[in-house]
Amino acid sequence: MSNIGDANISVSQSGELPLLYIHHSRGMGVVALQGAQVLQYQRTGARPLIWLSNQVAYQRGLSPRGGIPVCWPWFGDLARNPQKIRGQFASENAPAHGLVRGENWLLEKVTTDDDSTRVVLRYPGSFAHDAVLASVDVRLEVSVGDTLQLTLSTHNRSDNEFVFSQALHTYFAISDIHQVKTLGLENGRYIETLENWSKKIQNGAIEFHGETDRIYLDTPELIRIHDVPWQREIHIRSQSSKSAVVWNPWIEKSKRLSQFAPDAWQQMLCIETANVLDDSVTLRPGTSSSLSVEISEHAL
Ligand code: TA6
Repeated sequence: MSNIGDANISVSQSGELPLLYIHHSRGMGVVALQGAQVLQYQRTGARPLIWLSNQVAYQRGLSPRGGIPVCWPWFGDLARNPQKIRGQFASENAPAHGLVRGENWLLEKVTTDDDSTRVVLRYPGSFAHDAVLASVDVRLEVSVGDTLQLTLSTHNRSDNEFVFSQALHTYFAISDIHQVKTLGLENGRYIETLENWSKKIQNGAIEFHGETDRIYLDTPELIRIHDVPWQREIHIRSQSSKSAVVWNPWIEKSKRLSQFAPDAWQQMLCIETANVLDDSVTLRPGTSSSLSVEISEHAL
């Protein structure tokens, strides 16, 4: 363990991955340098808010199952992205959820005060081989305090426009998928990816009765997970995001997932803060944009 400055931050190795431990009087968090992936967060005295598989592998090049994977410069399958994004990247064997999950990001800055401790991680830009990305910087700020805050920032230093999609792919810890519901997306438009990407409208709160993998559009700032057994609501408040992915693998898909116990689907739910499809981002030369989310828990 090595401490960094006066902030209570330490780095230690888990398997093949260096992890950043952030301890603050108001909460604690763990961030894998690989992929700048938040793995754990809980407010002091409260339950964990973020789910992490009990079969997680800390292996180079493999995204630990759970936490908050960073999906960038595209979300999901590159082939399902808008043409302007597809046209920027070599499509053969393009990995799911972009290019940045498998590399160690650089710890650029640490600040702390009575409210929170904040770390800034920068992708090391081994894009040099890629003309499009050699002049694009991407950073993630993680703030640990009474709430967990993430801001994913992209800066286009090139002379050309840069088009990308992105998501903070958050796995939330829940009591039981059969007993929680997601609020805030009522009457919203969504794409049902399990029914040939058909367009639908959300009728009432989202309850879960099977594999769910939906892309909601024109989303509001606040989405809530209502968890009666654990007597809490998780609030997911976003900025600069008009799309959200709601995912639970249920029984059959769980069997095809790495690092995932057969019954783990019952204790996790992904609500992913995103800019995807029509909400993808176009950055003119020399401009920047950020995607932010604040995650907090509230007693029922
Ligand atoms: O965001 C939902 C999703 O696209 C699911 O279809 C599932 O593939 C999930 O992401 C996990 O993807 P990963 O590549 O992390 O296994």
